[in-house]
Amino acid sequence: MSGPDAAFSPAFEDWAHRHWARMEEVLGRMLPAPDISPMRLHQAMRYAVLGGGKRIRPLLAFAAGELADAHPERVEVVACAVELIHTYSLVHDDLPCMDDDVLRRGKPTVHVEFDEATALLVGDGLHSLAFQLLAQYPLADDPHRQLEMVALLAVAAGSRGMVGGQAIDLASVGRQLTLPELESMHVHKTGALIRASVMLGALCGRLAEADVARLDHFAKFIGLAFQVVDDVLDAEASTATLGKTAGKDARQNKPTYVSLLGLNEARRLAQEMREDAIAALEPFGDRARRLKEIADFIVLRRF
Ligand code: GRG
Repeated sequence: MSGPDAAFSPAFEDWAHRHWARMEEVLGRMLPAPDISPMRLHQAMRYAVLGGGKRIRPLLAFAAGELADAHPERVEVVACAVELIHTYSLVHDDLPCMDDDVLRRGKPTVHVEFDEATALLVGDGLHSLAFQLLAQYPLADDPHRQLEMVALLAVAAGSRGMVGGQAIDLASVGRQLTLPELESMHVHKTGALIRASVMLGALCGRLAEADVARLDHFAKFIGLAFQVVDDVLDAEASTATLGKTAGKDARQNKPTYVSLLGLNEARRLAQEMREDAIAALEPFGDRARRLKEIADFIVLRRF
């Protein structure tokens, strides 16, 4: 897995590497073993999840959890759950009936490596496993809080969150969207799960309501910045660097921040969103340093 650019502090690099390694170990343990029946399905689930991806959502959950003094073992569970939901969305998004892509995280997509039916089931299996983990492990002292966390992820992943955003996306191909329409699509499609990652990490610990609202504000803006940068990278980075097919948005005539604003203005917008996100963390001082560093990672990344 690639590390952050040299521009990041050694302390952040070290933190990120420790958490990437930890995620790989925990995900490997939480996923069904490859020799458990049905073996081909479990092998495909492990193929989809392990050994790739930037793990931005888990990093956000860990950073928010640290801010809220949460038990790391609890945050670990929500970090896995959001990564499993995210990976399921990638596997389904790559299917021929959706984005029809052959490369993901630097390797053949699940339906190419296995087959379409298996890829569909991989997504279904990962989705169920995410909720199984949230129900199975203790996440909060108050059981009502735990139920609230399960519902939070369900809403973020569902038709009023990520899946709804995907529906809007599919309906908008070839159409000219306004900036507010594009923003609304991404608030749902990618923003909802990014927000859930921050919220779930924080809810594993203790924070005043006003502080939770501050984190939510941070998460909303960093989710949007993530998408603007994703659009910029799709336009200017190579397939080899991204580990997924570059330049697809323009070829598919998809509305993006770059198609609407141009590259320079899109880059400027990502910076502005990063600043809005970081401003929301001001009252936390140094306790929010990891979240700030992840905000920089999201905006400055090259992959
Ligand atoms: C439910 C089918 C379905 C889709 C939901 C999130 C989503 C909608 C589809 C994913 C497709 C996609 C390319 C979205 C654009 C932004 C995005 C989520 C990019 C991939 O996320 P990264 O960069 O990926 O965090 P890694 O591989 O690093 O985890």
